[in-house]
Amino acid sequence: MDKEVFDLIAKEETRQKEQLEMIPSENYVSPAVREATGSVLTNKYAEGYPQKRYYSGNMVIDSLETLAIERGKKLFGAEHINVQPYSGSNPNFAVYLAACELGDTILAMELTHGGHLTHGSSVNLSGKMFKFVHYGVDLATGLIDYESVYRIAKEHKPKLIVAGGSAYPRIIDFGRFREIADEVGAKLLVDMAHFAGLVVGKVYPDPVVVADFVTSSTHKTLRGPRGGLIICKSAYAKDVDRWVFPGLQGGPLEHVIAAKAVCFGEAMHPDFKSYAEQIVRNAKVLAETLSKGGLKLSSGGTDSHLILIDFGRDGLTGKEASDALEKVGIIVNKNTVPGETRSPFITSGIRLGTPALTTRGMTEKEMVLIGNWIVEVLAAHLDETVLTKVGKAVKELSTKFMVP
Ligand code: DSN
Repeated sequence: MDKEVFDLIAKEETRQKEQLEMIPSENYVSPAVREATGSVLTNKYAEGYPQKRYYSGNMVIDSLETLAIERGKKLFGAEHINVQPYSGSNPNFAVYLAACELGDTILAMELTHGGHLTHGSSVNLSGKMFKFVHYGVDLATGLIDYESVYRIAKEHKPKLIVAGGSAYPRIIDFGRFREIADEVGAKLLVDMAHFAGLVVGKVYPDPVVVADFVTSSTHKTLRGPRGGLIICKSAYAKDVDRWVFPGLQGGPLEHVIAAKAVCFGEAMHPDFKSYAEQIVRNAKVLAETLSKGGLKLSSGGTDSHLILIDFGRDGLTGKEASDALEKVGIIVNKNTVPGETRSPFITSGIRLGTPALTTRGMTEKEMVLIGNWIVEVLAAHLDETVLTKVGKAVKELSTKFMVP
């Protein structure tokens, strides 16, 4: 009925089929997740929680949200889960408000070292509401410097410590974070947005057992609808729930909550474990191929789904690199790197990953091909002959693999 919008959606569908989606926070959801998201549930208001709603007519909605909650608890081994957050950002605010008073000190990873905007960046509301202090990685190794985390925690005595982020390729030692939090009397939040699917697939350590709070988005490696969730120990359940609603949000997106229930159901299937294992295998092969091609990877490689290429302060900019790759149909994002000297619009690195390509069925063989194309394009990013040749190869490969 709306040809303008329909045509644009069709164009985007074609783009997603013809290009190689390598932004590590993106994925392809199943038709079932999409159907739930586009269902009649979008018509209903349901402020409150199951059996405690402010509006009538929520009998079915209550059953759906309860189903999502029960599946989520089972999937993550959670004492309590809130499935209402609209995105991956609001859960962090709900936890900060449940665990701290305004102005309290919170310790989190520095954004340019792999943290997240909502972990106290000065341009984000989190950085204005609380006194954030930051830890980072050791610039020589690219690995989290746990000794310095401990030193900063002892000095600043934060109320809350945040582990996790959006550009750290390695496994995080949640046990060490727990020890540090206990030693300084802080609570521990793990933001597992990036690696939630890897946790479920048991290829990344499980933060739920050690952390007081775990937040996540649902659309990254977890491969669900665009949204968020909060897991916490029962003791914090009431505070978390009241900060999600009425504290931060209005009516929950019940169509998205239904899609989260579908996603949790899919993630319980044995296939999901194979998918998670393949994501990591693919990322390791891709990282090796890029390294062999002479590119410097932050921390030297990856243990997860993501890779951060660091071109250095005098090298190619992240913008030049991501623009050249986009021209050939390889979609990555420019990203700041530890010790960054350029602006976030230019940057000295690119971030890429394997979840979406793994969902399409690509394996190690394709990662070697793609890794070599990336090396070739980055070495000749202004050479139209190279860009045309690689662009053709990308399209040929991409259209061979199904998009769900
Ligand atoms: N925008 C997300 C990412 O790409 O990692 C983080 O919120």
